[in-house]
Amino acid sequence: MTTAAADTSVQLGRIRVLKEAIITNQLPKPGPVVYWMFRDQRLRDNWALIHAVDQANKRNVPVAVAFNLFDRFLGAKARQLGFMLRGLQQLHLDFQQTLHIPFFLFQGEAIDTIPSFLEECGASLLVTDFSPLRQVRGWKEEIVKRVSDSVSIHEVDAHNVVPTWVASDKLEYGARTIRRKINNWLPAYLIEFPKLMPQSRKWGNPNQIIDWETLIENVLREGAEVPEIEWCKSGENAALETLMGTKGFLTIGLKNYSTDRNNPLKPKGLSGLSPYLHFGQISAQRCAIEAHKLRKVNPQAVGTFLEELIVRRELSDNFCYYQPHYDSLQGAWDWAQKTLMDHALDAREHLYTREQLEKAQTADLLWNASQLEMVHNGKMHGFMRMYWAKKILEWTTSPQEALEIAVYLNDKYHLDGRDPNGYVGCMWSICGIHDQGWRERPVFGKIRYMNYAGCKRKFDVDGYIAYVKRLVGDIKKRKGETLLNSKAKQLTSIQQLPVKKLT
Ligand code: FAD
Ligand code: FO1
Repeated sequence: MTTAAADTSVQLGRIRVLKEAIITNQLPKPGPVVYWMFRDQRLRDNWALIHAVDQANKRNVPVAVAFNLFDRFLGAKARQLGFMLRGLQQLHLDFQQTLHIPFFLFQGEAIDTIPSFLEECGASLLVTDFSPLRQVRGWKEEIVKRVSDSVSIHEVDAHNVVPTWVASDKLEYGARTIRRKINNWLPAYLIEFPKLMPQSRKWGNPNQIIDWETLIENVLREGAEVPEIEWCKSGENAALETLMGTKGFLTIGLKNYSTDRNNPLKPKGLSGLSPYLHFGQISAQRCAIEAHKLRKVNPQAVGTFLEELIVRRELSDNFCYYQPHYDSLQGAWDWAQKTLMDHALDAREHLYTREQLEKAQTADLLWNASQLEMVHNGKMHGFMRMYWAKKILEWTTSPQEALEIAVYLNDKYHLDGRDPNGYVGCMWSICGIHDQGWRERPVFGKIRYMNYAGCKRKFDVDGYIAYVKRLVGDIKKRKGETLLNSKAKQLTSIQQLPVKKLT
């Protein structure tokens, strides 16, 4: 860390200088600070925002937030884009009303829009948040090349409790190897957030007016193939409510988390936080701080929850950050690649195409139910995700095909898809990453196996199938009613049109 980024209430280990401005004597007074927000879409508990405001105050310049809406973001559909934009719409209002920080939205490619905005406002510093995904890293590298010499760029890990590059400097074998490293850093990083400082200078240029309604309407129309879901309200307030509201996870679900989290019949046994964490509408650090406060009352449940929320989640970022092939067979360890290849030609009891799997047309009613839960409800239970992905390995022609199909379906239908956790979940299930070798068997080789009988021993399989059937039935019924209502509204408005007399 160089001195240029100092004078901030953010731990220096959380910040990386991607580019240092070249200071010359001819330069006029410094320009504003721009925070390019992408993964951490929130106002509260946001280290990147805190750093941007600190830096603006240090330079006595204003700060603005910029968001880039990509034309195509890894195949996202109405379900994910609608959720994200509704959250951003509230965020825009909050930025304007409570912090008086302008919020700019650009559409297109970030490698064009962000440098041109920096140029236009004469920025001196760009602050960005962090994602280990290759696309985002590629854009940042390009932006570093494109911006002028007078602009510095700081990257802040606002997503992880322990910044990815601090937790470990290499690809970890599994939870066992990263846990100790993360735990050693927790006293330094699992701390309360400082208060966001008031800005010393306000943005003088005009703010942007954003037509959110039209934007959302267009996005919903274009991505209509995978419609929005109703059960998960978007935004920071809804996220906090899900964590700690009167019916929130810490209030109700936490005490039985250690046992209920493996029962797909109890979706409320999980926190339901993954969509909010994925879009950064809540900080994992806030979730951890609040859960930690309850450790004396529920020590085991809090321990299990923090293991998932911190160790497992941050292990996923470690994998995607240090393994360039995080979503392909090449990213598996040698033993796993070998065993999968040894069994690639084994006879399969069933072979299904991607279309058959997508339509839940298999002979396994349990698998079909989990697929339908994901397609219609946008969130498959965590336990079923493992079974679901492992069965795809069993029923397709090769491990690579299985992985491609699993990632495709996961990202298309899950509200929390396109996340390091998703790539790692699929790689764990199909390629054994972060796992050990097991007794060798057909198709799976030494990759851990799961089957229907095992599920039957763990939970009420028929109950889960019936639960999903009801759930999907209710969703379809409500959709049908909404469609009828909107048609009826259209009819009424047509009937109310003034009738022009024929002359
Ligand atoms: P909770 O049990 O309440 O967990 C709280 C948080 O801890 C989660 O939101 C998540 O951030 C983290 N967490 C929990 N389990 C894991 C795990 N196994 N690995 C890493 N972090 C974890 N998670 C996603 O966020 N997006 C995905 O696209 C995704 N796809 C998956 C695909 C497969 C095949 C598998 C096996 C797992 C996948 N997971 C994914 C991980 C996990 O299943 C979900 O994070 C979890 O079910 C989300 O529900 P929750 O927030 O209610 O979970
Ligand atoms: N982030 C953006 O900055 N712009 C987008 O247009 C955008 C779309 C998007 C769609 C689906 C989705 O799951 C995430 C999306 N994100 C977007 C968020 C973010 O960039 C990602 O969550 C991270 O890259 C994940 O590490």
